[in-house]
Amino acid sequence: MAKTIIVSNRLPVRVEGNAQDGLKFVPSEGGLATGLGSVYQEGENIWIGWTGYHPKSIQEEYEILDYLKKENMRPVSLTSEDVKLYYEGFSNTILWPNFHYFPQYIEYKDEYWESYQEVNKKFCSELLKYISEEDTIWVHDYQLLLLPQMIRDIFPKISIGFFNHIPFPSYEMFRLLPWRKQLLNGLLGADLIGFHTYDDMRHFLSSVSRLAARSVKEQHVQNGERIVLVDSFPMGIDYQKYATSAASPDTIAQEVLFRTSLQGKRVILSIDRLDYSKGIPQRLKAFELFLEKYPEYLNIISLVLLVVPSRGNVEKYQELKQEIDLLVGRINGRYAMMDWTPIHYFYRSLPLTKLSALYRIAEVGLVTPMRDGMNLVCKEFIASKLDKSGVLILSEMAGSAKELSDAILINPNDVNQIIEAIHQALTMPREEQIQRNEIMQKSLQRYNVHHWVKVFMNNLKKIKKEQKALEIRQLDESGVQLLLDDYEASQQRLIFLDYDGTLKTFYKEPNDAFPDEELLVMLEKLASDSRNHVVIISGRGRDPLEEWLGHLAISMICEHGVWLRAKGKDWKKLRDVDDHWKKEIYPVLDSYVSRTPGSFIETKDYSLVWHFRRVELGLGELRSRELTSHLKYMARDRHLQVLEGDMVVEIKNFEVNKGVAARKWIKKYPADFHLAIGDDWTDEDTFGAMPPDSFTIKVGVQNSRARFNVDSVDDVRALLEKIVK
Ligand code: GDG
Repeated sequence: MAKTIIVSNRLPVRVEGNAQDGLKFVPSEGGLATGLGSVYQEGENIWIGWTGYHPKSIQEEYEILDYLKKENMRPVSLTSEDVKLYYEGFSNTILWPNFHYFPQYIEYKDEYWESYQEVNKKFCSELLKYISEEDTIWVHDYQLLLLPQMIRDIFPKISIGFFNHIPFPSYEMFRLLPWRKQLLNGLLGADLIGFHTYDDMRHFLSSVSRLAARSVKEQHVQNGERIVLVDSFPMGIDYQKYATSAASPDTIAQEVLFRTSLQGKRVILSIDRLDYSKGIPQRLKAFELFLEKYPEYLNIISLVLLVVPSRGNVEKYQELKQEIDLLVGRINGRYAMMDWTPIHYFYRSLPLTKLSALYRIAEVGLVTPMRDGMNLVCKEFIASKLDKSGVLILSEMAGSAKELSDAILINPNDVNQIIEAIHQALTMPREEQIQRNEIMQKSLQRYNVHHWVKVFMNNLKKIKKEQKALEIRQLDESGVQLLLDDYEASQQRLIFLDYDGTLKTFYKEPNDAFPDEELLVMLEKLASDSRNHVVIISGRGRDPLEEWLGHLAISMICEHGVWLRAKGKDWKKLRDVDDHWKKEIYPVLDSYVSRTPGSFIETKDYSLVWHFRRVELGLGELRSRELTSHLKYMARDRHLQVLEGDMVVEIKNFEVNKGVAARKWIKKYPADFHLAIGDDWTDEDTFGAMPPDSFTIKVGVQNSRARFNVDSVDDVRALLEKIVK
């Protein structure tokens, strides 16, 4: 039976052990574990990952395995060396700082990279013990970026989803990594790649198109025969869990204890894992300056600072811990009174009851990361506010700021803004607090972690369906055989071939478009069969095609059908076409050339083309969108059509198109076999003009009117080779 396998660096359980008490299994309370509980605890489904513990004996190993089996989990065993190089090294000293925009903290080391590859392979080998082609695999986070392609190499058709829990940096940051291409290629093994925010997704797509040489259309990446969907799925929390915990008698009893100790002081709450991305020192400095600027809050307000130990073996984290210790000491030393501690500092993890009690007590949640993929603490704070009071101050740099726009949003680098935000929060009227929190609670209730899992899984199913639909149309061996049989059995054949992108690959320099020897020989062979009538049907102007192919016994249709040349005859115009508009449109295109270095205008007899294939990536696309909307407006009352092609914008008379020309040809030259091959959307008109039962083939894995799809020019050439044999 098909099953779902979750894979992440850590399992949702922590194993602890000491000689006296033996092993202890501590289930994770994290949002991911809860959200995915409904997945991995079902039937045959499993979760694969590391336990965080190195077993000391075979007995321990068995004990762990036994426990995990009962919980639908399977361990990946990592050595201390793996943890040092793959986890603390590559994951947390290279990827983490890069993805969080701290390039100065990166230590580029080849041994880290070596280990990262090895450990990703280890995860893959562990998976292979359980996996089959009909399963669904959901890989989590930046420690396993190479895993999707490793699985794909063995199971080409399997469903693979990937979710990145941390930000994806802009191309400018990502490209610093020496292994950037391998990382992207690894990820593109997935069918669905998810991020928390639209910006992360946009950054990823920009890196893919610039660094991985894949074509990107909106949210789809063309990866060989497979399309990969990229989307944003902002992760939610288990809302009910936090709301219920906040209402529980244990939590309320704990709250009473805390309040007694605090002696009526008001509370600002700060909770994070120890991490430089969370902006803890900056927050402490802002709190100190707040007390300096608003001394009326001395002896009134306390900051409860909960820092959960994390990555203690990484140097930067040890330095950060020292910095926080010093800052807390300094501020408390400066301001503390016998009956007031400005900062209550806890460097440990607290049980959920205490956490919920803190969420309840706090009037202000101060969440000011320098960068955060999402940040769940701020969502939990809001969910725990059963009476809807309390104010959230939230950094714009957290993914959650996109959803929680009713919080007081701040830039964590602007210390004055944080100071004023604290003041605003402490003086905010209760009605306003309720109004803001009500909106946020509604949204968090709806977009909870279960919703997140459901939407991600549905999208994975959707993209697999789309892939299947395209696969069915893929010209496979039986399709080729059908074509060859019909070809053999026919007496008169009409063969329409587009040129650029169909017979010749996309080119950067104009000279690259010349037909190569192999192509010329093939066209010659094709044309030499007296039953074949070969027609090159192209958007190009007459001159280049005449020069390159004029010596062959073929027909040509140029400029999308303005000019026709039946084999052995002279060029003819399809009809008289007006070209006065060119004088008006040319200056418009020229103004875009002036603003866009690398672009140029091609003048054909009855159309104008603005080329941007040599323009800086991104700028060309931006200008082409601008130009297209500019031209569409002008085209309306001039009966012109604006075509967006591959790195070109073309403007031509509306009544001229490949379909009209193809229809004329079909009528004039009756045949019992029709073949049309093309790659862009101007070829859709040709496909539409073909009689039923024709063989129409679209180059590229996209939807089309054509009956079949092939991937590339190489496939077209291979097909034509078979035909002429
Ligand atoms: C990564 C991304 C993204 C904290 N202290 C205690 C405790 N916690 C729990 C919180 C919260 C979780 O830890 C922290 O989650 P965050 O989302 O805030 O941050 P990261 O750990 O950095 O998580 C982040 C997340 O992945 C999910 O995709 O949002 O951006 O960096 O749930 O409640 N829990 C308990 N005691 C504590 O003392 N029980």
